[in-house]
Amino acid sequence: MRFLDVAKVYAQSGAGGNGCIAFRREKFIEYGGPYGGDGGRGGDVIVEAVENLNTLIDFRFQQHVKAQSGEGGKGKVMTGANGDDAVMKVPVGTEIYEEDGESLIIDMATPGMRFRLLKGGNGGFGNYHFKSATNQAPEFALPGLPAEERIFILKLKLIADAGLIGMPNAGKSTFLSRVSAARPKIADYPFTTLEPQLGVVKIDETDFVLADLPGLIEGAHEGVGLGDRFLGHAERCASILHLIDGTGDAVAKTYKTIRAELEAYGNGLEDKPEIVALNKVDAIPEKDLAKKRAALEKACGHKVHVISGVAGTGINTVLRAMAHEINQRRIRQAEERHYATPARAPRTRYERQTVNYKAPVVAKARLTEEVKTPVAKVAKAKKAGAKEGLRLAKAKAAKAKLAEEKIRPKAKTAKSKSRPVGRAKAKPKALSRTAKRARKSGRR
Ligand SMILES: Nc1nc2c(ncn2[C@@H]2O[C@H](COP(=O)(O)OP(=O)(O)OP(=O)(O)O)[C@@H](O)[C@H]2O)c(=O)[nH]1
Ligand SMILES: [Mg+2]
Repeated sequence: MRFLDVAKVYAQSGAGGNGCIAFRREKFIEYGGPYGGDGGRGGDVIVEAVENLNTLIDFRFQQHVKAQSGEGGKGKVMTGANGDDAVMKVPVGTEIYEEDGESLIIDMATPGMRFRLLKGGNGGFGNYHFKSATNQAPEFALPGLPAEERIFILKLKLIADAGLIGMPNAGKSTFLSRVSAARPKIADYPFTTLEPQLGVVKIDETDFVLADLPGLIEGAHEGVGLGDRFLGHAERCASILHLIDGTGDAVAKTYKTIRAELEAYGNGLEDKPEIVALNKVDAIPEKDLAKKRAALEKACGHKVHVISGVAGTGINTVLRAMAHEINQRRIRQAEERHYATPARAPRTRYERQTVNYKAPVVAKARLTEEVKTPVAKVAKAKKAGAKEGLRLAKAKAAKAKLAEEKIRPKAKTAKSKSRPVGRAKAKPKALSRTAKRARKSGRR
């Protein structure tokens, strides 16, 4: 399927149905009165983010999206049927802009997200609606509200966790095909890749999506080569893997050219964590390797990985470095999500009353869990008959018990020191004023 990441759509919501003018005419019913129903509501234009799409190609063939209009009202006070909504299904990560292509309306960033772009017109009231004591036979009804009509620009920004960036022929597609199940086109001529390709990478416990982007050359921000419009797909990446062809002579210059393009593009791309890798190490003569690596490290100011997409050298180290960045971002995002959602206030009286009772009760035993675990280990070790394990676990249990006593000294000893025990040592109770007066006057 062809990849299309920008589309122009002409959308129109449904108009409201007209109100009806009708009068009741029935045998034995004199003065039947007005009897016209209201028009139905026109359909809305709704955009929905779906997961199983990754291109806007559908909107190349269907550029007009129109919702159904509402039906007119009918006699017998019958309301017209509502029009059906038109639902535009777009891939997750699509941004919807006004006709100018710059004012963002909505970013469809989460799967299943729905947003109403255009509202359908309301139906007009029928003449039954207007009957009153002073106007018992209204001969008018309202027309339905007109439809809304607008042009939208859809832009797809793929949601990948990491992006592959570099000059043409740097070996980006080879790298993607090596680390994922994706099969992009690979050839030794520039601009083999004409549109972004995605692949899912699995390393240790982390899965992430890697995007192979078309190559950049000097002046890409001015439209040279394929231009820099594909860099939009890297905007949402957690990290960038910058590949440099090690068989070339000026590796540092190549690095600087691409960095200049990223900076010219902007949109936060230049500040993304970047992992730099010198590719095609299998084809670099050994005597040149150290020199090239040092030159590149000097240019970028941090560590340079030495890899080969064909031979597989250093691939896992690079993937682990990328997975680290991605995991860091995922943790940050999860934290943000957690703290950004305020606790829901109880809405109903029932919720207000029950909220305290439903609070989780932490069993007392849980508080001493650390102390208990070694004991459980002792039992387990006993069962297994491992002598060494048993001795260690016993020592641990004893240590834990000691630690527990330290944390919570016995209540009895603490009490006995601070307060006298028994009646004899207790402080005499202070006398009340009446009792004092009675004692003075000699009464008991
Ligand atoms: N020796 C060697 N050749 C490589 C390596 N990686 C890629 N190549 C070769 O370099 C050429 C270009 O590889 P691609 O993967 O198509 O490069 P690309 O960066 O995707 O290029 P564009 O899509 O044109 O931007 C191919 O002939 C590959 O066989 C490598 O690690 N070692
Ligand atoms: Mg390629």
